[in-house]
Amino acid sequence: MITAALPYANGPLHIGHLAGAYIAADIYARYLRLQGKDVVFVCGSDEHGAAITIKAKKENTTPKEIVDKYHAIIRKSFEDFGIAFDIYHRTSEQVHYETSQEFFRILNEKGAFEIIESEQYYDQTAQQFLADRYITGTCPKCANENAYGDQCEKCGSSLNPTDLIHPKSTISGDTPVLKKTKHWFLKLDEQQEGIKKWLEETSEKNNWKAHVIGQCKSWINDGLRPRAMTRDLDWGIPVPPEIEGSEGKVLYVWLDAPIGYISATKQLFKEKANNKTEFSYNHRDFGNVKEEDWQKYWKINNDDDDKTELIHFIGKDNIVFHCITFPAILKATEQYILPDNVPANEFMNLEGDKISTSRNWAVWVHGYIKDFPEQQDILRYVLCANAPETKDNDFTWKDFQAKNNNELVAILGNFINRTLVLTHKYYGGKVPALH
Ligand code: B3M
Ligand code: ZN
Repeated sequence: MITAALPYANGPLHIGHLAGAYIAADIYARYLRLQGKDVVFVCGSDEHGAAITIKAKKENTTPKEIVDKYHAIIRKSFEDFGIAFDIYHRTSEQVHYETSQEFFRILNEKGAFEIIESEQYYDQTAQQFLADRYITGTCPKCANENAYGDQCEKCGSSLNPTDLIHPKSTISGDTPVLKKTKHWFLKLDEQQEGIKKWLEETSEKNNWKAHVIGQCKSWINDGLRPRAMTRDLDWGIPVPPEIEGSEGKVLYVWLDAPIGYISATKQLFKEKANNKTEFSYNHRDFGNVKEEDWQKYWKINNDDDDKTELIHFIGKDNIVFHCITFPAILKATEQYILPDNVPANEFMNLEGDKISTSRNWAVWVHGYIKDFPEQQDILRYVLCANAPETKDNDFTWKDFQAKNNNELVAILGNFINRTLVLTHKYYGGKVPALH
């Protein structure tokens, strides 16, 4: 079971995405398929959270318009680039709403949550609670006047909204007030020992990358704290309505997004069982399958011969969610398997600068394909040869040119050319049998 991070549907796909997760995942999936292994490779668009609503506000439109627009662009980029997912799904689909709400119910029944009341910033004019990113103010560390409620981009400090001096709502411009609100918190503190043990054993057994397990250990050593799994927002998956106090609350995007891997797998088997391909592709023959066969890839199965291995390909900014929060959620259900490996990559920079969608500093995949039609493999090769596996790397056009001219054309091209010429000259164009 191979998953690749679900990109936020708030902008097009760029080379940083490809280098961070998708090329590595694609190579691994293709490699296992060639070995005849039973591989399922899923991905889809992440369509919830403040990343989407902020973009909608910026483009003066609705979140729905935003996700529809970028889901289509991203899907097409993956397809044109040749990433061989079995399915490219999206988190606005019905099956995903049902699956996520079902998880919430199970976690609630198993006692994995506690309800905590806290004070959060509220915009009285807009009459809504403010996500961290909707609050700006002066950074208490470096006095930058445009720091966000979760982070100061100037000095890099991570912040809480209440740390900001002179907080301001970016929606109305007002000074927000503190107002009480209740949320469902995942009791990560109670899972500290279990997660720690699982991480130690699994990372050792499967030889996890040093920077991945390093980050995990530092989270564990700091001590896990309860983490809010709901938000006061009008964009997201509603907390199941029969649960008391659910009104106006939606699931935190980092609760629903990884569940998207499971709903994508469900959708895949639904389509294969019914010979349809709405979201799925035909990279392999699934044979005669039933809708419920998705469970084989996700549910705990004690039959040793038939065990699934779960591998998450992600970028390094998503490590905590895939190595701590999501495993804690899966574990709490007592029904699902946990990841065997999370081979996160580091970042690919562009010409010495951090790639950024909001600053428009990126090589867009759809733009590349337009400028270099049918030359996907050159970019694939360059991003692969220069993959940021153990440290951040830099993409430059000079290096792209050099790798193309010196390696692909001069070395590989020359090798193939000589082989063909000699085969024609001495063997009539047929590769001779080995002696
Ligand atoms: N959408 C974050 C990102 O694009 C997030 C990944 C979700 S994976 C379940 O970096
Ligand atoms: Zn600062």
